[in-house]
Amino acid sequence: MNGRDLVRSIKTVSSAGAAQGLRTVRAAWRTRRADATALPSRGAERARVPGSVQEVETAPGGGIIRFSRSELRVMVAVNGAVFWGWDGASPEPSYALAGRCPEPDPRAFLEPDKEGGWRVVAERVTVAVSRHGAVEVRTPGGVTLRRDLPPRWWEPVGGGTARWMQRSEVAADARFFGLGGRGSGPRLRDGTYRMWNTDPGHAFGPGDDPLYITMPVQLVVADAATHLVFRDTSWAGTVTLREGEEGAGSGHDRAGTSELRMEGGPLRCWVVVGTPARVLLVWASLTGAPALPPAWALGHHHARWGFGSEQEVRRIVSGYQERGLPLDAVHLDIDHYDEHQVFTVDHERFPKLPLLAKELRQDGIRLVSIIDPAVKAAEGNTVYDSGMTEDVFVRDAAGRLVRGVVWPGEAVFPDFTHAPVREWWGRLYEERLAQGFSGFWHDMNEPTSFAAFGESTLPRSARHALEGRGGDHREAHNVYALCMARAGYEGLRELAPEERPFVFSRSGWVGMQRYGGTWSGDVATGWPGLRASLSLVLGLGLCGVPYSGPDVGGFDGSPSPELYLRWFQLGAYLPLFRTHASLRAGRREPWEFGAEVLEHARVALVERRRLLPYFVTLAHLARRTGAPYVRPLWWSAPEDRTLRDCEDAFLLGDCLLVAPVLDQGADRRAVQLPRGRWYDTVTEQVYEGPGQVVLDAPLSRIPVLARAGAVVPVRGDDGALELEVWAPAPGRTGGGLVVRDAGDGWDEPELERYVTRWTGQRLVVEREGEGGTGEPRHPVRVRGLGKV
Ligand code: NBV
Repeated sequence: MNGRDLVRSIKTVSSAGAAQGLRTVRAAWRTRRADATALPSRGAERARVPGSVQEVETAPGGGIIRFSRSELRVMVAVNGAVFWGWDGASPEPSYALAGRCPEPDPRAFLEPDKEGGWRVVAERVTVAVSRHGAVEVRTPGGVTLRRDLPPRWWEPVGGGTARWMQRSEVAADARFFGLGGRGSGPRLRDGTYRMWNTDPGHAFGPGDDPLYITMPVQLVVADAATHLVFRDTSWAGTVTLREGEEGAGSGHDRAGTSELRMEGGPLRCWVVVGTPARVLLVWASLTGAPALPPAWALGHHHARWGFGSEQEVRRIVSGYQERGLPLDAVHLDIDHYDEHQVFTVDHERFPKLPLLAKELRQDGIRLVSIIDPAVKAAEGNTVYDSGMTEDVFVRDAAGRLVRGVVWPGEAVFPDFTHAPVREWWGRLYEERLAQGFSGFWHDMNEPTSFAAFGESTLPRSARHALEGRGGDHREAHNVYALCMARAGYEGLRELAPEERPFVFSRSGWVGMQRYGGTWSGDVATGWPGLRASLSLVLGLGLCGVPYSGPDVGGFDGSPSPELYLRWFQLGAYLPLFRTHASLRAGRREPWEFGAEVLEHARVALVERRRLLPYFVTLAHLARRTGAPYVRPLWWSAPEDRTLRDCEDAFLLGDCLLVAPVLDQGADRRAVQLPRGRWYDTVTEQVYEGPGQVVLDAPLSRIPVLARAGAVVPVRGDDGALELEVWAPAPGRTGGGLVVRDAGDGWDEPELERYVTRWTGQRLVVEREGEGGTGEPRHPVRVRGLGKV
């Protein structure tokens, strides 16, 4: 046990009571024993490399290149994505892919390359394979974007799972992003990042790694092009990144490197090359379009662990209403359960939940329920009883139930990697719908099981169905939450087919966007936690998960009024805008921090509501194009190196640039502007990019700039949609997209395209349609004219 484990175990023991503490000791021993018996200890291993090319065989989209000790399949798909797999690995089965693997590109062909190598040439990429098995991805112009050196496997002499390692090189100027939700990004600095979804067990800051969502997905941004690389294996492993260095014209550049070490699983990879927008588009076509949240989920949510009773919920809601503060959802945490048991209600403290839900809904406020995967292992618990009948819980190698410890005490865990189990679980949401809940907040699904020592999760030897293939927790762990999200999402589609499910999940893996979003988890209250909040949202967006947001104010402790306000102001521009805190933390209601904070928080809330049509548009665009709502400043200019290194501001869609205050005491801040003209949305002051400007950031607001020419759909004073048009620079044009939505349901709304241009002194705003241009569908309000 290391020092941190000890501290964690002591904390667990003292906070959860002696009985629970004892359970965590027993559970830890059980895990240790189970793994010792069922998992092979690492004995003698044999190392292997591919060897040299022997022969090749063409195949659709590329071919198979046979080496003396392995073979490599290369396939370029119609969408331009490159797949390669060693040792016969093919794209399927995969938890990441949405549906079937894309068709091979019929025009891609395999031909000999220099020095005995081979290459697959396609329209957008060339994939060159050297005689010894190094794989290079090149632009059509011949620039090498990455070189994956020949892999190395270590195979247990007596048979069993091989671990493997592969080192890759990228351009000296490249920057790394992604790897799931990382608190220290979004630009991933030199270091080793672990691939193992982890509940850190305490409120985390930027230094805590890994966190709840890890993904072997990197977005690599370099002068030559942007590319995404995904190693499709759910096994544990590490990625060690080292940025390159340029030799200042000396010709002695040092390449950036990334070294992957995996404990098992297939050695296979997808690479997508292009602009960031194209890369994310192809990525969404591979791994699935992001689920569209209902419009209410794009409003303001208030949560807390420990509301404790219906009266308290009503008190909070009245607090918002009496002060005229917009509120769209209230979340109930595990304290509304009966003794922490999932799919139950404590009827003493929440005697009339359906009525409460109904009344809130009449006021436009939805109820969201936490859902924990662990089921109390006790006869009489109906979920346990029905799960036992259907044999849904994870078992060990000897066929015994795996028991862990979570909030309700001794608990068992559904095996979500099995379709019938997902269906069984999905049906359980009927009880939640009957209680009046509209949304679902999946927690503790790394999965977490408290342990006095060792890892706080299931034993690695625990068995899982893995869709009938069979395997153990080493392979299933990272996809456990993904499969739980699928179960919830698909269950809700059956139970409430007219509604768009709202599911967000603490843990997950590649493809989780198909079922919903996520949130920061227990981000530590403090200025570093505020910074980590933005890092997580940006990084996840680049991995294809566009909907997320932090616990505004931080999960633990009590933020200073200033910190709370700055968090609130940031949160108002993130997809999930939710105040939340722990049982023992201080208050998080906007009125608890004094009159000044309340007034400024009100401005942020009102602005969020005004921007709701823009958020709805961004949600639709995310679904149609994979583009995240929240984008790094380099999104449209990845070649701009200054922007590439800028981590403290972001683009919200195409129209807005948001520069949150992340430092204590700051009332001004430097903002790096991308090319073009920008307006301060409050003062309408004009700034010209590219370049750095210093902007006022008084406590009352964070700087938000609008791109000249932008068309932003907003909610007018009468509640109807209005187009806020920011005057293009003289002689320039602009435009924007609008998707108007019924708020819920599955109708496919039309994408309205607007263009803005000057004719002489007159600014013209037109809608572009199939038959030419026409009048805008909504009233137009032009801004920034005084400054042109
Ligand atoms: O259910 C209680 C909390 C929840 O409030 C939080 O948002 C989750 O991230 N949950 C973790 C379990 C307890 C953490 C100490």
